[in-house]
Amino acid sequence: MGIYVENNSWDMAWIERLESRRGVQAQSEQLRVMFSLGNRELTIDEFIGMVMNSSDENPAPYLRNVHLEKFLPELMEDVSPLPEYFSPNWLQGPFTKPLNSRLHGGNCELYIGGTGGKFPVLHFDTWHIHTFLSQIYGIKEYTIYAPEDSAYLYPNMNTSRVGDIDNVDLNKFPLFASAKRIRFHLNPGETLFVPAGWWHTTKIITPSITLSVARVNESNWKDFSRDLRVGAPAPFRPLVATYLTGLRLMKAITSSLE
Ligand SMILES: O=C(O)CCC(=O)C(=O)O
Ligand SMILES: [Fe+2]
Repeated sequence: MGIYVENNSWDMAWIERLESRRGVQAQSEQLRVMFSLGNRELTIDEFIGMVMNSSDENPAPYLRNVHLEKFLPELMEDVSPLPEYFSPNWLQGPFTKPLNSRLHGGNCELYIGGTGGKFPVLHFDTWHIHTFLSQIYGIKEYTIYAPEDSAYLYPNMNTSRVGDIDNVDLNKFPLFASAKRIRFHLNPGETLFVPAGWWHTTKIITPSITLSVARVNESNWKDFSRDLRVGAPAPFRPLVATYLTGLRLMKAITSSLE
C-alpha cells in the first residue's frame, strides 16, 4: 500500500474539475511554465483533453515533477499522512532548508500524462536520493537497470547517453546489449521503491497520475553528501562539507533521542 488518496477520488475528470476550484489563470501559469509553451495559454481543461487523446504517435506533453504543495496545496489533505515506511526522512527538520530548493523536504511531486508519454531520459535520481513512486491512476511502464549495469549504460553524470532505450544505436553503444533490462507495469495502488543509484525511465500506457517522494537518510547519506559537495563550486566546497557534517551530527543525535 503506497500513498493513499482519500476515497480513490483522483481521476482525470476530477483533475479537470480542479479548474473550477481554482483560478484558471494560476493553472495556466503553472502549465505554461511546466511545458515551456511560451505565451500559449493552456488550461487544465485543454491539458486533460490532450492527455485523454494522447497516443504513441502523438503523445500529450507530460506534466511532471510538479511540487504538489506549492502548485496544488488543496490536494495535500488527500495524501496526508504519508505511509509510515517512507520514514525516516532527513530532508525535513531544523537546518534542512539549504537542501530543499530542489527537493522541497521530500514532499510529493505530481506527474500527469497520456498514452505514449515518456520520461525523457534514462537516469538515476540526482544526488543519490531514494524515491518512492506511487501510481494513483492509470498504468505506467517502468524500465530499470541495477547500479551494477552502469558501465553498459554510457553514463554522463546521472543520465545515460543511449537516448531512447527502445531504439539504441548498438554500433555507437555496443555495451548496452549487455545491460539487464527489468521492465514492468506499475498499476494503481502500487508503489515502486527506487533505491539510490538504480537507473530508470518510464512510458505511459494509459492516462496516468503518479506521485513521487524523495528520501535521504542514513542509508544513502554518504553518496548524497558526496554528490552535493562535489557538485558545489570549488570555493564553496569546504562550507558545504561543514554544513553537511553538522547536519549529519544533528540527525545522529536526534535519532538517538527518539
Ligand atoms: O514516473 C516517472 O515518469 C519517472 C519519474 C522520475 O524518474 C523522476 O522524476 O526522477
Ligand atoms: Fe527518476
